[in-house]
Amino acid sequence: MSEAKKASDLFVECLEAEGVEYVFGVPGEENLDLLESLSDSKQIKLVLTRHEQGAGFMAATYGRHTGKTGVFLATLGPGATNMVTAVAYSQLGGMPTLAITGQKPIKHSKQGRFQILDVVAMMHPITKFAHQLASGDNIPSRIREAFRLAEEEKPGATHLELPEDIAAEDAFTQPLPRSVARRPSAEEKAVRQAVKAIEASKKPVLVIGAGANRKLTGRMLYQFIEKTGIPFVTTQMGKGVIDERHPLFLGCAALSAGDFCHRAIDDADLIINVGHDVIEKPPFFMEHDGTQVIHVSNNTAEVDPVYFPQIEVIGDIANAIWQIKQDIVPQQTWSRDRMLEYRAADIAHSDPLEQDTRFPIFPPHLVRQIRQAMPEDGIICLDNGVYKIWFARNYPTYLPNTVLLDNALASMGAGLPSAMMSAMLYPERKVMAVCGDGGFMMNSQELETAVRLGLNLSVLILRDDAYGMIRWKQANMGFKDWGLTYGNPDFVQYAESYGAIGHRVTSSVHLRDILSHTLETPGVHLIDCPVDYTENDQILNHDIKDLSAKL
Ligand SMILES: Cc1ncc(C[n+]2csc(CCOP(=O)(O)OP(=O)(O)O)c2C)c(N)n1
Repeated sequence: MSEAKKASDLFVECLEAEGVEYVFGVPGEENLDLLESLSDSKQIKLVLTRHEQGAGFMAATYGRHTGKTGVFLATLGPGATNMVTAVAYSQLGGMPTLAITGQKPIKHSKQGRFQILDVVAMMHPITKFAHQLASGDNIPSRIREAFRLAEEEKPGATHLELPEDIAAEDAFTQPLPRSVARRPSAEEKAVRQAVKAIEASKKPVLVIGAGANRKLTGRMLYQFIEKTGIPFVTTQMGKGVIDERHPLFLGCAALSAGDFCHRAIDDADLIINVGHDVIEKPPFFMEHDGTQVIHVSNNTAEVDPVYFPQIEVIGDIANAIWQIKQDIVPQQTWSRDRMLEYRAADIAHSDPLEQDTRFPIFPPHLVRQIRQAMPEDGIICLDNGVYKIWFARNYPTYLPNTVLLDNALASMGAGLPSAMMSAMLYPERKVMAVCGDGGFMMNSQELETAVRLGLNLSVLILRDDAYGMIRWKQANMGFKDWGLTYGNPDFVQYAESYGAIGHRVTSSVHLRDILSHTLETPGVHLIDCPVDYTENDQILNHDIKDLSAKL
């Protein structure tokens, strides 16, 4: 038994033992013991945000970039309910987090049920682990368990509730050391089966998904592609795993179906699907007696009506790809010409659109301008709106985690906090949030946090004065244009009221200069950029589908 110490001090020691650098959050009075203990930490910085969602999106983005658990904090009841979207975001998106909430004393309380919700039950279905600490002595094991589960493949969200009386009691235990567990390797038999199927196929294609977005996996996939010459498509969250300037890149599955890259996949007779997670919008739909699919992942495929792979290679993905690459003998009979034709047609279609300098700004032109303004390792963080499709399709991505987007929960409101976290982690790199006016306003109050933290950051607001994505779907489904427009603040004045720097795009000629200026100049920049969404439906829903079908 260790010496007695306050449980909240032990809690902070355990976080320190896990290597935690930041705790993001909005404390309530139920967290005050923990706050006091945090104030003594030389390792952990408290980052106060203006909404629990901002804290959670930042913590999740920390997890996404580093693979380490991002930690965020809130009070009971309303603080916990405000956390929920960010918890779900990290769980579905595979980003390791620990959400900590306070609670009224669980042994003796004189407050009736004021503010009390069963937060652990609420967190249960959206986390890998949700637990109420009922004794200070259990803190080390429960924290270790939370971090283990958060970081283990598939990474995700965990939750611990620390009630006031438990935080204040004496504890007699000490932090547990982090354990290093190697992931099991794929079985040789499964590898052989996959190699045989690929060698026997005529037109294999590789699809790279969210789970492949790990450093070593990217390197192995690159070697695999170089050795075999098999072309590849990515999902939205697989973007950047391999440099998209690679001549065998066939596109990103940003639309649901009918895009050039979907036709290329349709042309294949075998799909090697690496790191796929059914939580992402499917890059292809499986059919009975259709194309054969090999699932290469850390976990077996979750069965879904559109996903039931015939061959599974389960184990550490990087190692599995390495094993397949070592064994495989590239075949003269493999053909990829047709797939590359689709890619060429895609580029020929996009190119003139990207050069269209109309004003308000045309989305494909905007995408190209941002790509040209951003350095290779610059990071763009997308909120959720119709522009996400344009960026996923048309923004060539060169390095992993340089396009952060959410194709899992697909929640609005994460663009700004996730860019803030990126700017904090990589102060030497250029970072830009790209948000719709709707998504930006969902967490715009975090501008104050960004200014307070002294971040260097550009925030581009695509202004159409509407929930554009839904307006597009409304038009597409033949409904009348109704109920989806709103007004906006003057974004330049809005920025200035926070101590940020406001810019207004008034012509497409100036767009590039403004982008370059904000990326080069320190401070938080907000750019009000009017967009022209009038052709979204025509291009994304008709032109692309018609053109690719005719090829
Ligand atoms: C939190 C949340 N609420 C609602 C939605 C549904 N939704 C998806 S996109 C969208 C509109 C986004 O509007 P905006 O941010 O202005 O971007 P735009 O599509 O206009 O470019 C809505 C309401 C969502 N994904 N997330």
